[in-house]
This record gives sequence, structure tokens and C-alpha cells, in this order.
Amino acid sequence: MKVKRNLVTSVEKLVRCLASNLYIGKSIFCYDSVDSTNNVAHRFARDDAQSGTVILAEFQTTGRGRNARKWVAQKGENITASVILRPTMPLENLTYLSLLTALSVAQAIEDVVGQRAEIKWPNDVLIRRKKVAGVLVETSARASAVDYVVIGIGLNVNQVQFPDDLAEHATSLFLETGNTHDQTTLFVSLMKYLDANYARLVSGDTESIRKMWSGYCNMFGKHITFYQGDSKREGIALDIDDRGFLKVKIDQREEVLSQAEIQTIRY
Ligand code: BT5
Repeated sequence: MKVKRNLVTSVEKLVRCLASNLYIGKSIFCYDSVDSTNNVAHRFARDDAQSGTVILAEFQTTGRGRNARKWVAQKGENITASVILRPTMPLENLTYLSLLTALSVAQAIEDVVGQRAEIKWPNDVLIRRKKVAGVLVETSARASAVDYVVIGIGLNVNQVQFPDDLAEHATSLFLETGNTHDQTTLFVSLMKYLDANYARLVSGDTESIRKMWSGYCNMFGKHITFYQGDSKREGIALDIDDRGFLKVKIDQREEVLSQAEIQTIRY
């Protein structure tokens, strides 16, 4: 794993741009190529890296999604980053981390690119129904105490083409706007929103996160299909509750579903 020398000046710039952040971006590491920025973040966290450390890479050889799925992004065209946090809040509030990260991505896109994005529960960011970003939150906990959390973010910025198996469902900011976008500006904005939203979570203000998140979610009131384990189910998405779980009306009954139990939602 080689540190990308020619990004060192821009790392310094990034640290400067994020100096007013309370939590995120105090130290930043940039690489040419890694297996997965989340893997690097886990290694750093186990070696006592401070909370707020950010890992960036131009390329990942084995980028990961949830449940062993793959994240595939062309070298140098996209944001692939991970953030190490050491939250001291109750474990149940951590559900909010993936919600607030998706929210931060949507806010940064809107702010920098002027493009409205949509969040699909729990944490996919879509433009015109295609996925432009994904979030992977991994927690390391001992007993009921959180040791550290890694937040991984993949945002497709300037990628022009996707492999055949992704093309139908994936998009980039370039493909949606017809313009290339400055990755540094986007990244700084994303880290600022993430910092501000994380500060809300630290102060216990999950309600404002829930409200802002809901403003980007078009799922509510819609018929959804999803997989729960191996069974395919359907219902009407109603809302998220104060823990960030999805409320779904199924056969006239209301069920509350966690991120861990639902996969592949369509609506
Ligand atoms: C996610 O998983 O969407 C979380 C993706 C997180 C990626 C970041 S990159 C930095 C950090 N380091 C890592 O190794 N990972 C994180 P999931 O909801 O499971 O979606 C994965 C699915 O998205 C795949 O099975 C594909 O169908 C699709 N996919 C893969 N690459 C994509 C891309 N570049 N754009 C859009 N969709 C993609």
C-alpha cells in the first residue's frame, strides 16, 4: 500500500479546509490503491487512530458493499472514502450513522452540483432512480460498548461508463449533469455536512436528522417489495421511527424493520 505522494499537498489543503470541523478530518490519509478504504480504516482503528481520521483512495481492488456485495468504481474518477469515529453514545443510536451519512451525501450533491438526489432507505443515494452513492457502516463493539465505527462512502463523480451488470442501476454526477465535477470541492462539502450531522447525533438531536433525511426520501406511501432473509415480501412504506427503523404496512398490520433484516428494496 503506497501513500500517494502527489496528493500530499492536496491532503494538506483538505485538512485546512476541514479545520473548523468539530469531529471529522483532523487527520487524512490518501492512497493510490488499497484493498478497501474500510479495511484500511479498520486496521488504523485497531492501531488506535484518532476519531475523525479519514482514509481516501483513488482505487480499491476489493471495494465492499453490504452483505459481501462488491463496490466497483473506476480509478481516479470517484470518491471512495472511510471515516473512523469513536462514538460514546448508546449502541441503538448508531443506526442513525448510516442515515445521516446518506443525508450528508445528498446535501453535498445538492449544494455543490445543484442536483437534487433521493435517499432510498436506509442509505442508498439515487438520482433519477439510479444509484449514485452507497454507504457502508461497520461497527466494532465489545459487549454493549462501541469501540469504533467505520463509515465508508462511495460516490460516483466523473465516471463515464459502468460495467454492463451495473449500467442499468448505477449512475454518476457526470452522467446526470453532463459536467465533470471537482472532487475536492465535493469531498470537503461532504465532510462538512457529515461533521454537522454527526454533531447533531452526538447532541442527541436525532429528530432533526430524521426530518432532514425524510425530506430526501420519496419512498413513503409507496408500494415496496423487499427481501427479508430468503422470503420476498411486500407492503407500503410508511415512515421511519425514532430509531431509524422502517415502518411498513403489511396486510393491514404495521411492522418495524431494521436495516440488518431487509435487503434489496424496490419501489
Ligand atoms: C453499498 O452497498 O451501497 C455500500 C457501498 C460502500 C462503498 C464504499 S467505497 C469506500 C468504502 N470502502 C469499501 O470497501 N466500501 C465503502 P450495497 O447496498 O450492498 O450495494 C452494493 C451493490 O451496489 C452492488 O451489489 C452493486 O449492485 C451496486 N454497485 C456496485 N458498485 C456500484 C457503483 N459504483 N455505483 C452504483 N452501484 C454500485
